[in-house]
Amino acid sequence: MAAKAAGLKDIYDSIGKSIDLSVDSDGDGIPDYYEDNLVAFNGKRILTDKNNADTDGDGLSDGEEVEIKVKEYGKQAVVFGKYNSNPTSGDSDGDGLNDGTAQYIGGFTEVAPKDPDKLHKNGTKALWDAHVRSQIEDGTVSTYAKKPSAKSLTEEIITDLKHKQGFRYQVVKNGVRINKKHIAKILKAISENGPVNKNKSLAKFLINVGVYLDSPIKKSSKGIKELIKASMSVARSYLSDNTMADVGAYILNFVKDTEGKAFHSQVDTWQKDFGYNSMYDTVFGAATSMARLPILFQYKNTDYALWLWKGNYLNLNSGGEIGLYKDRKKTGNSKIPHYASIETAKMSLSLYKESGSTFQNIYNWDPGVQWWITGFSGARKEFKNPIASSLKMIAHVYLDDMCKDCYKAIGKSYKKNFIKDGNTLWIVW
Ligand SMILES: [Ca+2]
Ligand SMILES: [Ca+2]
Ligand SMILES: [Ca+2]
Ligand SMILES: [Ca+2]
Repeated sequence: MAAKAAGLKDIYDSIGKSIDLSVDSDGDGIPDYYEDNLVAFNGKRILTDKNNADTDGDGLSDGEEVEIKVKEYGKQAVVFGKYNSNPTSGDSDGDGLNDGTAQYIGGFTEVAPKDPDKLHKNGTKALWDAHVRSQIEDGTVSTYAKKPSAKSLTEEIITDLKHKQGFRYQVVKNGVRINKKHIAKILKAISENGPVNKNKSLAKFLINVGVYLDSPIKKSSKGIKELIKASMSVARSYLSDNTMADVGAYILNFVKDTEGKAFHSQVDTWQKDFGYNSMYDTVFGAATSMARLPILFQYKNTDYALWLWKGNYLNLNSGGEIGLYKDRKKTGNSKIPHYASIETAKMSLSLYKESGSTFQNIYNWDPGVQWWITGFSGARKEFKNPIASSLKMIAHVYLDDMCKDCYKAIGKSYKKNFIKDGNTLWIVW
């Protein structure tokens, strides 16, 4: 035993002599010796280039990716290594987000942040790759098209009705008055769903879609949810998918983007009076495939909420929404807390349809400041009747000072869906 121990001492002495930890040719903080002899805990060798401070060229030096610390205790030295990211790969966890740099299109529009969590996936590579590619190839849309006039929408409705056998209607100024028999049927459907008597004029507006198209929807209109729901469901039986999407969007004050890819809410719209869009949930939520993800947080003693929705919006089909609200209050007998809509924040939203391992872009919407950002595919055939889980959104919301508090409030199981990038929150969900 003694002989062996003495032998070991000789080996240690000889290693001590042959390892020179003071030479760091490329000055990246890792001595040359370790660049040639780095072994991870799993036994895998990490081969960095001792003459290149950034082996994988991702903007992070080898020494930032693997921190080496040598502590000397007399004649002995202990080497500590901390593996922050893979120095031989620009995307250590393979999720499509780069370790060292954000991804941009056109030189300055950031479309994918730097990976904050380099060893755990934030989304999938196929999704982020599709996101970057679709923005390079198709671009991002940032402007609204002109809202159609009541007259042009009426013409669209008339074209549909001409193809309906036996459907009687009368063309009036800016609209179509539907045959009495049909109105009776529709009113019946509405009365089964809501308080029709108090809302005769509103009901007529919704039934004779074109006639009263320019009537403003007021905050005080009771039963509006039921009216919209019932009249839309009846209208579905006599209008084409395309017209239904146009009419639904018109009522909800959604406008197409200039590329015609999707319908979007506007910054200044009547929904703002409703705050938390429970009304919208009622119109679309009941029987469709919807996913919701609320983040409730406090900032400076005020309640805030960031709500995400995605799913099947009936005649508007594949859609996604993000809303930012504050001042949580219980109102009246309502079980749903009311949130006033917040001042605007810069937001973008892209939506994808997942099929197999590929992601098809539905829209890239980057309109600037919003309090509620949305996008709906409308009648585009390939995006009809989606299942919520097959829709993926990539979005960003600039939250300024409150970003930290919002991020902190995200539940553990959803942390991977959010990326804090300074005061911007990125969402991959
Ligand atoms: Ca080095
Ligand atoms: Ca590197
Ligand atoms: Ca990554
Ligand atoms: Ca990651």
